[in-house]
Amino acid sequence: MAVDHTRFLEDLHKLREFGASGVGKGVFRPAYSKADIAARQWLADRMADAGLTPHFDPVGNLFGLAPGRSLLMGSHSDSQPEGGWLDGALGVIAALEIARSSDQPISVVSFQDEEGRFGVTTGSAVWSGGLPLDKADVLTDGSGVSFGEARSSMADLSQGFVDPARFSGFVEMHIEQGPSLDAANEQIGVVTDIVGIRDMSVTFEGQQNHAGTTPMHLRRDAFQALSLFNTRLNERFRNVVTPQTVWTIGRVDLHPNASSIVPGRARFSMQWRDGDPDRLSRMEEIIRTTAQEIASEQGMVLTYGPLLGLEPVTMDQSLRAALEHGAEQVAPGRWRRMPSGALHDATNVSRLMPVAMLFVPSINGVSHDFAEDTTESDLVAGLRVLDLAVQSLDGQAR
Ligand code: HGY
Ligand code: MN
Ligand code: MN
Repeated sequence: MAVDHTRFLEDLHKLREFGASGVGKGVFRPAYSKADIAARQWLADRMADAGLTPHFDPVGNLFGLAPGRSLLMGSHSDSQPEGGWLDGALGVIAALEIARSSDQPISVVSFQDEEGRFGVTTGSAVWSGGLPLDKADVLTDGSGVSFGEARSSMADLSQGFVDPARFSGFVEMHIEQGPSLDAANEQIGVVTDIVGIRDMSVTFEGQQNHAGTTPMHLRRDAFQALSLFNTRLNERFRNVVTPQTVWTIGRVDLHPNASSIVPGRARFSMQWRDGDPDRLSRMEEIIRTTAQEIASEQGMVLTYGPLLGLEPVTMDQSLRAALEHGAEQVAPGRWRRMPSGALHDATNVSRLMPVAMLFVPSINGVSHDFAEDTTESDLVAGLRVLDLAVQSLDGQAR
């Protein structure tokens, strides 16, 4: 049976209704939210309609299992707090359409908490053995809810972990989430490598006090400490980073966050990414040394949360060749090989089996924002590449 582009686009839009933000096509569907769980239950029904056996595991990863040995395809259906409609959802719905139409046995997965409400790609990290469940359970989100508490909301659905030995490989389609393909008017990216990441929270604890009466020289202001830390860190990174290296302080909790109070505590996320694990380690050293210096100079107590991370990984040659073959047929002269600067579940799954990834363009390179979008013709081109790749694997999928 041929892939059905209309059915694929309709399902993609249907999934968008779960947690629709009302701003553009954006979604608010963080891991374990009501919208996320409802979306997973809808997906489970769609998987059953496709002849797959829906299976929730203990952390809320949803599989649609084909009988016997199969190729696994999919991504995630949770979103960032201000998320786009395609990040993760595209890979899941594309996989569903391939499973419905292919002669090959295809299983589908939607991993849980890829977007890191609790950790970094938490659901696939646990399934792949990269993150022990007891360590995952004590991770907390920004409001102090633990992963263990959150996943208990799906406990009645749990059927145990799926044996990875039933899958021959994993293929994940995703939006690029960066500017390269769109800027070059290209349609397909075949991923070569995925960068590595480190992520931890840092806390400066000073002295909360009155903003009118506390002289500047007596203050132990946690925001000032954070501000100095950021400036000094940027200067020091200059000698170590490449143009591809990135680092982000994306979340800051300032306590008590009031205009007439000298802030007593600044807790913030520190995340850095690069394709070279040695560089990631050197950056960690600089972060810790700089934070310690600032803490001493500014009279802060310095503490760190757990250091989370994923190593850079390379895609499997033979699955990648199948995607390149598809790309050449669908978009001759309009595809490229490229590394991924975003993290993906494929990184974790590569511990278990061969993996490969395919990108379609993001309009203006925008993602992790309600405005994220991709043209329909590019979405369909990606689906066709997946279809041709799976056809060319013929038999190897088992
Ligand atoms: O942050 C990432 O790269 C992924 O989208 N979670
Ligand atoms: Mn994603
Ligand atoms: Mn994302």
